[in-house]
Amino acid sequence: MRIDVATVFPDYLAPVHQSVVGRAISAGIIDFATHDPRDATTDRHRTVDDAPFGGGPGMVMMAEPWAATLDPLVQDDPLVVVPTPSGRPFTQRIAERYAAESHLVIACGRYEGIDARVWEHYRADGIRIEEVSIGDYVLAGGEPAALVIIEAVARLLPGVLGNDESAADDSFGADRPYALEGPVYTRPREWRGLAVPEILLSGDHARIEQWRRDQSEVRTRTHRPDLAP
Ligand code: JEE
Repeated sequence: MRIDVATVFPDYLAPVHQSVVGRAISAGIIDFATHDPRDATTDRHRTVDDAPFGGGPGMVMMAEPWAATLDPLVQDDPLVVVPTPSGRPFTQRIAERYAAESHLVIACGRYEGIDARVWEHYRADGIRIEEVSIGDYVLAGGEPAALVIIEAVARLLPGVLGNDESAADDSFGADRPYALEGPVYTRPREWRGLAVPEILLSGDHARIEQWRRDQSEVRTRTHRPDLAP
């Protein structure tokens, strides 16, 4: 999969070279590159922003530096993902759909966002554009959202996770997709006077499975009643 990120802060994406995503890039499973709209400017100050039409606070990113950056990236019909606080919620389902694409372009705005005509223009050209939000809080730009989206997608790609960290375990069985997991434990069996739940040491895999299901249900009802059955 090819992943291009357009951003005026390319260094913000440096963490992609760590851990799971970093290994996927090194292994050639992900072909990653950044593109800075400032490099597409022609004025002495490399201007990418201007005041909003209609007034109001802050600045808006100008259409032309974005189009000059994106034009060469959209030649092969990629899916263009635009993180924005007004996007559709980004979910595991959407990550799964993105993982089936061969080319993602992620366009990260700053300031108050990007001139909306950029997306109007590419949609009119038949380019697929999706505006997504990673959660109900306000960031200063799309870059942290791009990191989130890239990691969620990368770990679903064949060959990225080892057997010990398989993504198939993410849901608690096909009947309970996306239920929350209960608590997990490792050695030592006793730590600072606290024991691991006895059932997990019993070797009774049927009862362990049932206990985990119960814990999952409690956790889901408590933390995410919206996901509970
Ligand atoms: C992309 C610029 C900053 C801050 C106006 C008015 C919006 C833009 N879950 C998420 N939160 N934030 C983002 C995100 C933020 C971005 C950009 C993504 C580009 N910014 C920005 C404020 C505003 N506010 C009041 O309602 C909230 C606009 C994001 C994602 N994905």
